[in-house]
Amino acid sequence: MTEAQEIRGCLHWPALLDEAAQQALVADLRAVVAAAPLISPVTPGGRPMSVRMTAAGRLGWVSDASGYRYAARHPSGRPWPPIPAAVLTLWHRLTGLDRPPDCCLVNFYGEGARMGLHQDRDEGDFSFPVLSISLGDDALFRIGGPHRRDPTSSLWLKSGDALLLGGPARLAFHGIDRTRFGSSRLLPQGGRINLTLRVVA
Ligand code: MD6
Ligand code: FE
Repeated sequence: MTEAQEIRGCLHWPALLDEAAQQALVADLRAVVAAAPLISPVTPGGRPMSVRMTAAGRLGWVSDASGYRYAARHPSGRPWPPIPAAVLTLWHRLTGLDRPPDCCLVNFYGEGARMGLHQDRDEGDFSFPVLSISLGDDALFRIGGPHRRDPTSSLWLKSGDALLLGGPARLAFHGIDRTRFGSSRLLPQGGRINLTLRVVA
């Protein structure tokens, strides 16, 4: 396994997944998206998000006019598809936990998509970490501290990278300032996929 680097209390594994493992994950995710099509969410305030989303697992994270929450079903009414086995293997390996995640959120960044600075705090137990896996285009990730005004650091997340937010960094503010659309050839049409795995509790 490549060595993890620490940044503001997070662990970053650059190039954890080789090209073949990335391609295999993309194939798994095509099946997830076929069962649970990408959604263009709106914030509770009614603003459209530029990132498109879906999920796998027992629960999916959804955002609409009634708020942010975890839901047992895709808006189509169907349950979310199972989390791909290779993704679960990465979760157990990098977190060291026996417990599986409840949710694998799938974020898709097309040209110009970004994600504002936020905390992941819709889960019931912040003692469990959040694991993120990046595929496709490079993305400029910004991470600060538990208060929005805390100083931040930036790093480029590349295809095959993993990032673990746990311990004191679990509630750090973070976001994606921009991506370099078309920087990766993993997805033939360009774009970036980010998976975040969480225990919802
Ligand atoms: C992204 N990531 O990389 C957005 N959340 O597209 C997140 O929002 C995130 O990378 C929790 C833990 C790790 C993350
Ligand atoms: Fe997040």
